[in-house]
Amino acid sequence: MKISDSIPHSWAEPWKIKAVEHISLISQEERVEALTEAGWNTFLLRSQDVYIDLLTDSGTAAMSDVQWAAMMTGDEAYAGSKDYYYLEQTVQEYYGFKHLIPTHQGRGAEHLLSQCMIRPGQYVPGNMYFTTTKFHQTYAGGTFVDIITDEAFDPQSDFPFKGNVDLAKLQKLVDEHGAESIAYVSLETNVNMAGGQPVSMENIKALSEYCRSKKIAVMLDATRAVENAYFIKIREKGYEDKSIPEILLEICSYTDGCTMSGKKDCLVNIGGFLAINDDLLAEKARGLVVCFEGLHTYGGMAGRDMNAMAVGIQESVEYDYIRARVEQTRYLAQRIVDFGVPVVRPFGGHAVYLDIKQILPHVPQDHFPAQRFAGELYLEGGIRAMERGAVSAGRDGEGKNIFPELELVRLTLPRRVYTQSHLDVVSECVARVCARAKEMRGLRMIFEPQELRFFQARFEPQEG
Ligand code: PM9
Repeated sequence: MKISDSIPHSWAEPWKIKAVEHISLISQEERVEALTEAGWNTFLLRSQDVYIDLLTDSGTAAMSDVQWAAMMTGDEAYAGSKDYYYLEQTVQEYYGFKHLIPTHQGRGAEHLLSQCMIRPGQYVPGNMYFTTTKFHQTYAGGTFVDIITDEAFDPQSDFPFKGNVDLAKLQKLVDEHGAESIAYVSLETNVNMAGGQPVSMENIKALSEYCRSKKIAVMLDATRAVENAYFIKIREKGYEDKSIPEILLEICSYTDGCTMSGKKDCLVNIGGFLAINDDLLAEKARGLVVCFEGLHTYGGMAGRDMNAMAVGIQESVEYDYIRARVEQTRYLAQRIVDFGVPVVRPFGGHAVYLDIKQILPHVPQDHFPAQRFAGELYLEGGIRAMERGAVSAGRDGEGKNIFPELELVRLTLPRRVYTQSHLDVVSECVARVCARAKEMRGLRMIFEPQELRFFQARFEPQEG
């Protein structure tokens, strides 16, 4: 063997830094004070008190110079902005849907879709709940039914497509209640609450064939569909040589429309859309968007935001970008695993999910172990993460706490924001918190908002 054969071929982020934003770590005493003031809820921390912010990948991306240039050329006309037409054309080209209804962010689109398509009493089957999505389905009078594959509930299963729909679960629901009782199937790509886990093309295709045979619409949550497309390319036979845009278009072709939180894949800080093929549905949604969001040619976004989003969509499907994005997540996950910390497997697309049931087995779920761990991570090193367990799951229709199978802390990677050194610091912090896990106790909820409680709930340590 030649020495040169043993030299690795590393690759690096396909961008360099042009503007920087200062961050600093406040003292341990200040962090204790900040977390106490925030009621042990990382959503209630001030970002100035956070050192490395892995709360979310939503609206936290660094825009490119081309996107910033697009901001400067935004057309701020109230009606018929050129940027609306540019975004419409871009969505048609990359996602393949005919009609575009812009919204201020993803939940705006979820609201429109739920109000247009759900009749009270109908079921909305989906591959695992997402907080805001389920809220809007319930608010419209629907009942969410989880039809995700069982593998999704096992954090240690290495099944490559844990986002898949279990068609037998869907069939059972349809057989029991009839196709007319199903509002639509809500299909999420790269399922967030399961750990950023993809759906296979084979599964999407089979779902589509079944639903079309029953005249049930499939509505995509395309928030992280590009990340899903990358996983299909690297994991699914027959897709190795297809481009990301080809795979993305194929995913969408099996569905009838999508909601989009543009704050994720589309690489912008605000914005979203509903995109659909059906003319009548589009007319209905346009009727509602003017009541809740804004005129149908801006729907809550400024012209410059639509322009930057169109550029962001084009950048998001570049292979070098999406590879760096997902592989950065893998880097962090591997570093954490190397310290012996259990995480959800296989590693997800946008975040690393710590398996808190294994890390804090002695803390009962009604003492909110993941919420506690997220707080401890902040105390340890100013790292902000998000609870994705019993607090996020909320309560059922009878008001009882839902205790989900997965009790997780999510370390979410903003796009194009942090370097490998930041991730090294994060992994070491996680390991240090885990080293004192045995002494850790849970939390008591002392304030609980009625809806989406994880955003604003407040807690106190069990030990007082
Ligand atoms: N996701 C996230 O951090 C933003 C805050 S909610 C905890 O993961 C999916 C799959 C999402 C999502 C937001 C939305 C809503 C819909 N679907 O936040 O309204 O992950 O733009 O999108 C968040 P908006």
